[in-house]
Amino acid sequence: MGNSKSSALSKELLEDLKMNTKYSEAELSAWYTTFLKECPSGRISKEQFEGIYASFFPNADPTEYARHVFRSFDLNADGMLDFKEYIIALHLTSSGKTMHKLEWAFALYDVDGNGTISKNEVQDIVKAIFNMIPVEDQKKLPEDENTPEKRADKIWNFFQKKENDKIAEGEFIQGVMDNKDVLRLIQFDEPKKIQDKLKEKQ
Ligand SMILES: [Ca+2]
Repeated sequence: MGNSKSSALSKELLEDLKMNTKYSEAELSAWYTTFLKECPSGRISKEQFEGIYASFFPNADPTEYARHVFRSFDLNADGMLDFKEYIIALHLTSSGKTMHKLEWAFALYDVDGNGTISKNEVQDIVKAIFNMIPVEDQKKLPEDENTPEKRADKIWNFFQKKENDKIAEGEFIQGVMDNKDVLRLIQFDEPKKIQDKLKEKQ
């Protein structure tokens, strides 16, 4: 990554990010400066990332969810988020395009990264989402989705899958795009609030 003391983005990385995201050169340079201020090492560890989540959810247990989100952002799976991964994550999760968000959601649900989603994987993510919801709020959920098991079943049944079937990416994205109810069931909206807070800090 060139001179580690330099606070300028390398030309190569800049071109790469400009091509693959919606951000301009000016935006990317400004974010890079802020990123280095917050993370002088230029990388965010899994523990730091979990810490950020923990500070925003004092009444819940976001550790598991944060772990899944981190995995979905850590494209080269080295246990650290670098600036490129951070920007791509921002690009995907804050995109106005539902398509981008759903590509990310698929990566989140595909826990083992094998290109399909199993029922176990749906259950894992839904459980992690439930841990993020304070117990008081869980009580207000509709009867047929007020436990992780019920909510996972509801998602699975929507896709008309048998127990050991798998959901492919195209099928997942199309299904969720066509049905607002399933879109609501698969996601947890709070991460957007985290991003808003992070942006306020900038
Ligand atoms: Ca999988």
